[in-house]
Amino acid sequence: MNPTNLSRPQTAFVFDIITIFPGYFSSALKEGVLGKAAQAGLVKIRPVNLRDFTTDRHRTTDDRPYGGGAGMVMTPEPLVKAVSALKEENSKARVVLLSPRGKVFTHELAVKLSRLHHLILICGRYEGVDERVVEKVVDQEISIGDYVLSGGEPAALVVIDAVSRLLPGVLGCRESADSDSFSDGLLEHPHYTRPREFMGLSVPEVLLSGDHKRIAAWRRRQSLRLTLERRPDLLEKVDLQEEDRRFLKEIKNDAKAGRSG
Ligand code: JDK
Repeated sequence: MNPTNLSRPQTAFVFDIITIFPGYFSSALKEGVLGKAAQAGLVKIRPVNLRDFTTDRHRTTDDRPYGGGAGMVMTPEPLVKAVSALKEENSKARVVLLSPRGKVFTHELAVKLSRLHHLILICGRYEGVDERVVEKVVDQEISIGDYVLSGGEPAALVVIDAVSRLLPGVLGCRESADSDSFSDGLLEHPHYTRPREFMGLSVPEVLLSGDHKRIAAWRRRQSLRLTLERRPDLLEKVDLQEEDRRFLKEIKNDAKAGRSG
């Protein structure tokens, strides 16, 4: 029934999400691998309504920027109160602000975060949060990439998803995290399933051969070819076998000679 029962940790990884849109997370976190992990008690994902930490009649969370300019800024008081309340449960929780100016989120950063036990994710809106929040309570600022979102919530979901699937027991044994793209630094080979022929396209013959050595070699070469074509930057960081280098040289020579495939 549960193949990972024996290695199940006693305490769940906790993600607290400070947001003015707690409802944003409800459907996403019920579905798929993350929903199952939550149900199994491996992760606890808790949206926290920032407005619960306001004290004024209108439950205000934003105000106009000092110095003028367009847009509003998240007011510091409710944010700091929310963090303090959550830190009372675990003073060691890591406080992360999602922000376009943060450190860019990568697989490597996901692995580092997955070694912790408790993240408090602050989701801003408008133009972002008052800088004093960053100075007083934020441990780390994270960006999920060089594009501008309208708030931190989708970025928080991305971080929660990527970190959760690295936790023991979250993925089934069949889909273990270390055979993922990026864990070996290359893009993945193409995948095929039934039917054997679809809209005039056949599954590559080698995948039907049952010859596991040939299949592994084909997949490796497809990975190398795709990575060279689409993400040559990744090849600089990855450590390649002699065989891999030989194959890449071959492709590059073929390209020079104007040969395809
Ligand atoms: C948190 C509010 C929206 C919009 C100003 C920034 C350069 C000036 C904030 N990876 C990633 N992308 N976007 C976010 C993110 C956006 C957020 C918040 C995270 C809170 N917003 C927003 C515009 C600006 N603008 C880019 C030009 C700042 C995370």
